[in-house]
Amino acid sequence: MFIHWGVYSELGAGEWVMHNRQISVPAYEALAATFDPTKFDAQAWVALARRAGVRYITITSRHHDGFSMFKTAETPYNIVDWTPFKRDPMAELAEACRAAGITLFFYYSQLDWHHPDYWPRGATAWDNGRPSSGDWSRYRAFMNAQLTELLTHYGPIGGIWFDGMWDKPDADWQLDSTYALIHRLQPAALIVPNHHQRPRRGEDVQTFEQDLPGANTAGFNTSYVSGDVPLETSLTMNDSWGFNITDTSYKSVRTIVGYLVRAAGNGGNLLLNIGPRSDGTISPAFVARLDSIGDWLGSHGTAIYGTHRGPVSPRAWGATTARGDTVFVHVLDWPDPLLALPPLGVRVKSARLLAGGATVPYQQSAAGMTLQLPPPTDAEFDRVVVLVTAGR
Ligand code: FHN
Repeated sequence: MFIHWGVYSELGAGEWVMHNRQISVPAYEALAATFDPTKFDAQAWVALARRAGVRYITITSRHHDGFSMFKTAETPYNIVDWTPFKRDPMAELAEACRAAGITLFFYYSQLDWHHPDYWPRGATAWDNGRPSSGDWSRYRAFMNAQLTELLTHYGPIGGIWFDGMWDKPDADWQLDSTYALIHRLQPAALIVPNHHQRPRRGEDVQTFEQDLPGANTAGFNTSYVSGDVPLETSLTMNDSWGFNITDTSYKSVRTIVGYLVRAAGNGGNLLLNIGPRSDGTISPAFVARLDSIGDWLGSHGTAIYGTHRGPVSPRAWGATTARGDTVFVHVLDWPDPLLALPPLGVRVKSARLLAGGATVPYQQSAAGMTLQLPPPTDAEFDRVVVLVTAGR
């Protein structure tokens, strides 16, 4: 579960509202001083995540607005020192996640629309009241000091999800030393860079924004897919990351399950976003979808969790996943009774439907195999056929 939550949630117009409405630093600072999510309940958020079958949460500890959603000694511009709320939601979430066995990642924006030392400015700059000068090395030191806080104050975390380097990709980011710092502080923490480029040394995951691994319909991603690191697809449930009161383009549960299945079939995880409201509550549109996905995973999760990409690469009809000698054929969109698969490279010993366990008639030859499927129904988004194979 991806969570975009911050001062911007107050305006209900997405996390880019400061930029999109050209809000000045003093005006945004005044807005930040009113942020008071009195209904925030970390345990309720984590309970929802658990119901949804979520295994890890990635939350915005600091987005491009530069406001720190955690207690930091590096700037007073943080939720504990700047707002009436005075609590550290990252600490509360870290504790709730630990109790629930969910891994917590911190999203951290390298781009900053507020910090005076984010200089020279990048592609998203506008005249927002900051001085036209700054000390880039001081900004790097600031980021490293904040990352040190995130990696030492919240117990073991899953890792850091970086975003915003694309604002000035050619700047002297000195990523090697930042990555070394993170890996020194928490060797098991993963570095997930959303820079939309090929993975570099020290990076542990390749993440794709609004697209399956290797796809680029959204215009953000590289088509290169790493064979060396785990993959991830981040996805909005509507068209916004931060809370957006006018965005009602919610994806159906069927569509979201399709993304989850195709991400798994590509060997990746799905990082599915919610944008909570500024009072700390989560709107019913998100809750209902997460609950439905949790129900679906309750009956189909065995074909997703702990699997890797299957022997047949994703197709228009669906995808395959595999674990041990078992192959899961996920039929998402196929109208006909017979589905033909290319050669799997192994002998199939049995074929059954995951839902209900009915035998699926099949024929296997050197040219591939055919499965005889039950008719598609509206209720079953993914007709999963479980193939037990003789192994390789
Ligand atoms: O600009 C951000 C955006 O607000 C959001 O955080 C997404 C999440 O993947 N990443 C950036 C755009 O690449």
